[in-house]
Amino acid sequence: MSRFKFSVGPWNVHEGEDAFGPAVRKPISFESKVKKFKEIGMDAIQFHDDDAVPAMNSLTEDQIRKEAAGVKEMLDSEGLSAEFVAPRLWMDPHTADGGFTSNSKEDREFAIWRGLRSVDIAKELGCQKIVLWLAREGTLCQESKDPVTSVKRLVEGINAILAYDPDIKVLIEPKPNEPIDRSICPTIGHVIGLSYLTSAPERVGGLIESAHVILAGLDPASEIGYALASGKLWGVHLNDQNGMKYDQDKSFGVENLRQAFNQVMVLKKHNYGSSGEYIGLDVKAMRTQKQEVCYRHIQNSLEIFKLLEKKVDTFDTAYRDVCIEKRDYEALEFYTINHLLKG
Ligand code: 3MF
Ligand code: MG
Repeated sequence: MSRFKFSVGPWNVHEGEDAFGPAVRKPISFESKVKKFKEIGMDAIQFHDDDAVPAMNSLTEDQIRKEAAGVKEMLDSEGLSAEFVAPRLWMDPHTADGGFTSNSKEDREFAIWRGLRSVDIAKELGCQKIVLWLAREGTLCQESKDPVTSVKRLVEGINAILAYDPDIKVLIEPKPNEPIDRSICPTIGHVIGLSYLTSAPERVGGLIESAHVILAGLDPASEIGYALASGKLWGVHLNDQNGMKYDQDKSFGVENLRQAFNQVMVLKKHNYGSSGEYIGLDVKAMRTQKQEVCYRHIQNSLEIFKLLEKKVDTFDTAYRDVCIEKRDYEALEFYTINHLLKG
């Protein structure tokens, strides 16, 4: 039995459209996704602001809160929690040039408005975490945004969210590129540095996604370790990624099992989850997947995570220590691979 709690977002079951082709599966209602997530073994749902309250731009603040309260009832009836709310700051025409770092004052104000509404929604859903995936906070044209001003604007936006509610925590989800090229917060090191520029560093931390780390050419377990050592790992998006190319969001462990094993190892060994943090999945089904098997990637990711937990439990740490003592890392590497290959 795993000691972890698990979560996914409704966007993890999607219709299969990509930059080069249209949808290939039928849409599934939010309610039926939530039911199925529960059946699969999830404990919580991750939300974008408009996953909880669709078309929120045209609603009043009261209406937004009321709609969110309705979603909370639905979660309660399924026995599920809400993990976080993330303002979707990349779809709206107001965010063409980014949100908090847009060159337009009106658009920066829009981003902050969505940030504050995300706090309102989070409160209604009974969670304290706001996730900022800073999709367009950067640029494709370096001369278009002053890099110092951009950092200051981002801090201003985060400060506005922190000031709005004293209990809310902000988790930045770093990603080096896609959809923009030059991100302001490409890695967890940047996130942690930025947290100390804000008005409440103790309420600003990170959410690490395996694929985003691989896209930066780094190692997920090392990045997770850095955030854990800093006391700032408040969420994860486990998945996999075949090298430094477009964002693939593959099922956890399917591309690099050893790398996945080491993520589970560091999370387990250093008590990730002991303050209620979730093992979040951010996985995408292959476009080839048919309608009736469009949840398979979530089931597989959960199963692979649990199998790797067993591998962590049965990893011979005494033998590891002997290898370390003798400085025979070839032996340790062979033992690790052999351990993973054994049934
Ligand atoms: C993009 C992502 C995002 C975020 C999500 C919640 C659509 O690469 O990983 O998924 O995880 O917006 O922060
Ligand atoms: Mg993610």
